[in-house]
Amino acid sequence: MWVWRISTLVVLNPFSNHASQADHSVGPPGGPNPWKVAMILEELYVPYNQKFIEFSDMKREPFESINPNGRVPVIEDPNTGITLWESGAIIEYLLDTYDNQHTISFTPGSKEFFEAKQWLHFQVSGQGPYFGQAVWFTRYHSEQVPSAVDRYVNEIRRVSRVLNHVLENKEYLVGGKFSYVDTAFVPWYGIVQAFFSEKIDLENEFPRLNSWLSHVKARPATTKVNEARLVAIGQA
Ligand SMILES: N[C@@H](CCC(=O)N[C@@H](CS)C(=O)NCC(=O)O)C(=O)O
Repeated sequence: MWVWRISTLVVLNPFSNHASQADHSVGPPGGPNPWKVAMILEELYVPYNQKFIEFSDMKREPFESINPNGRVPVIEDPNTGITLWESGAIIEYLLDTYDNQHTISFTPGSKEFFEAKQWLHFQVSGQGPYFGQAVWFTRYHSEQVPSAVDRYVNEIRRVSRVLNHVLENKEYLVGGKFSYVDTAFVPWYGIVQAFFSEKIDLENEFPRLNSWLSHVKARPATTKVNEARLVAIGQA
C-alpha cells in the first residue's frame, strides 16, 4: 500500500524572545496554531515530521522565504510540492488533499461543507487573534494596560458564549458528527485553561462548551498531540 508522506514544518517557541525565564517554566511557550494543524494530521493518519523553530529564526531568512509573514505553522508537502502558511488555509488543504472519504469533513457543496468553513473562519479570525491578544496584554506587553486586558478577556467570554449557545442541543458544531472544526477550537482553549482559569471558569460559566471540549480533547489524535506538546514545552 502506498502511504502518503507529508513533511510538516511547524512549531515554535514563538514567544521565547518576549518571555522571561520564569514565564518559560510556567507558561506554554508554544503557540496553539501549529498544534491545531498537528491534530488534523493525526486525525487524518497522515505521517509527518514536525520541526521546531526559534522565535528569532522566524523573522529572518531562510524562514521568511518560506513564510514572508514570519509565523508558524507552515507545511511543506513533498507529495505535491506545496508549501503553505496560515493555519486555516493549511487545514483546508489537508482536508482537500487527504480526506477524500470525508471522515472529518463534509461533501463539497453541501450545507455542512459551508457551515464547517464558517466555523473554521470564525476560529481563525474570531477566536485565535482575540485570545492571542488576551495573552499578549496579560503577559508580554511592555506596560500594564488593564482596559486592554479587560477587552480581550471579555472577547474570550463573548466567543465562549457563542459556542456554548450553539452547542446547547448538539454534540458537535456541524452536521451531527465530529469534524475538523471541533478540533480547531481546542488548542486556544488550552491556553485559556493555562492562563485565565482564575478569570474564566469554563466549567461553570460555559458548561456545554466545557463538555464539548472535554469530549474532543479525549480523542486519540488530540490526546497524542497534547502529550507531544507537553514534552515539547518541558512539562511532560
Ligand atoms: N493567522 C495565523 C497566525 C499564526 C501565528 O500567529 N502563530 C503564532 C504561533 S501560534 C506565531 O507564529 N507567533 C509568532 C509571532 O508572534 O511573531 C495562523 O492562523 O496561522
